[in-house]
Parts: sequence; C-alpha cells; structure tokens
Amino acid sequence: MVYTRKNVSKLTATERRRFVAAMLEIKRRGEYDEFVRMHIEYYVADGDRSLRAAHMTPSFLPWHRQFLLELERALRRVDSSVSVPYWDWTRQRSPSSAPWTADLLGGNGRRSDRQVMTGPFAYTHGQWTIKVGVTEGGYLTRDLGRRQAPFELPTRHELDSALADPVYDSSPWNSTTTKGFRNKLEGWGRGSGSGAWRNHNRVHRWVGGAMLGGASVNDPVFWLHHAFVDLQWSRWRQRHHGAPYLPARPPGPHDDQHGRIVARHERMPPWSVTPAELEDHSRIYRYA
Ligand code: CU1
Ligand code: CU1
Repeated sequence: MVYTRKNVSKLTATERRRFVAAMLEIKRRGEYDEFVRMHIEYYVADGDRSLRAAHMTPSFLPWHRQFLLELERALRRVDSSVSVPYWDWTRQRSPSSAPWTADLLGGNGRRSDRQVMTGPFAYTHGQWTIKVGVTEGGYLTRDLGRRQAPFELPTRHELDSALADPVYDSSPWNSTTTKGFRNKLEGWGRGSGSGAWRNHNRVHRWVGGAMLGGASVNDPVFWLHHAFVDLQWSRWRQRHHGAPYLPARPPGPHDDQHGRIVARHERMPPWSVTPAELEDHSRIYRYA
C-alpha cells in the first residue's frame, strides 16, 4: 500500500499525537539512537579520502531518502498509520507555528542554555534523553533563528533557483560543486558567514543547537526537514522529465573522486540499494 507524507501544518490533532507517540516508542526501544549513531558514522567530509555516501556528495539525496524510509519502517512497526510529515520552511517560517507547537516538536530552547522546555521532546518531559553525540547534559537544544546574530530561513526564491538547474550534479561532485541541483539544494556555498549557507544547510543552521553537526538526528525536526528536501528531488525530477541521478558511472582510477562517491548503479552503504533504484518512490509513498 502506497502511503502519504503530509505537510506538517495540515496534520490533524490525532495524526500529530500518533506521530509523537511512535517517535517516543522507538526512542524507548533504543531503535532511535541507532539512527543517530548511523548518521554520525556516515558524516564523512570532503577532506576525507574515504567514500562519502551521505554528505557533500551526489548520493546526499538517495542516502537520506533511504534513511527516512528506514525510520518510517520503524515508526510503522509501532503504528502503521504513521508517516513522516514534511516541514515546508519556505512557508512555515515562524518559531511559534508548526512544527514548533507543544503538541508536536515543542518550541525554541530557553536563552540560558538553549534547552528545549516545551513539548514531548523536552528533557524535563522524561522521554527524550539524548544518549548519542551528547555535547551538553543529555537535553535537546535549539536556537531558532540564532538570537545572537539572527538570519532568515531560505526563501522560496532560493529553493526555486536550485530546482531550475536541469543537471543533477557535476564534477568535482563535492561541497565545492557550483553547477547542478544537488549542491544547490544541499547548500554548501562560498565565502563565510550566514550568506554561505543555502537551502538544506541553512535550515540546519537556523534551527541551531542539536541540529548543527553529525548528531543532528537527535532533534526530531531532522526528519521533517529531510522529508521536505526529499520532496524537492521528486519535484525536480518531474520538472526535468525524469532527469537521472549523476554520475552515471564511477570516476576512473585517475580521477580525484575515484572510490569516494557512489555512481548511479553502485550500492550505497550501509544498504545494498543503488541511487537508480531510489529515484522513483511512487510505489512506496507519495507527497500530499
Ligand atoms: Cu545527513
Ligand atoms: Cu540534513
């Protein structure tokens, strides 16, 4: 059965409650922290000579698509009515509206230590203690919009300029790539300061706290953000008539990226699935 991922601002009270309950249950079972651990393990940067499957790489989109599917499977084992909602940050731009409500993800961190004090994922609520990649006291932190030096979420215009690029990705296939949809969406820009963070990266920065760095999965908003990023890949393919994932073939032995990226028909660790097999999700889920 094909299931639906909905806009988080359109969930009913029951849907919100069931999503939260399923998240808390997989956390209680210890399954959730395995996702945090896996994301840290695959947080390999450009400078590293080893294979980059998840970030700064063409397979950024299929890797996170599969990662979301795995989480969704875990959630649906608890409650088969649940799917991951998406957060459209081009529209839901206020720290007080969805998904930051007390019946969903809770709100901003407090000023003193950025600790989230409201909602089901607040440490004081007792069901969301951070165990993997802890930098502070095991509590979830956020600094929405970065109070010390505020900046805005990415705009519709910025997202549109990524979607307009007809090529999936291009050489050198990393964070310095300027042409192609993938890095325009992943968002490694040039220069320093907030101007260099685009689209996907800018949202991680805007949420702040736990969402910065490899342990960002500790904030459940990670999944809502990545569902929206995943939706952009679907929209991009539609707009560009099923344009394929690139590279089609692995870089040769004399290429600097040899053995460091995943080509279209290569398996994408830690799974056995290939990017090509993940391009069309219409038989698994759809977006509403
Ligand atoms: Cu990631
Ligand atoms: Cu991300």
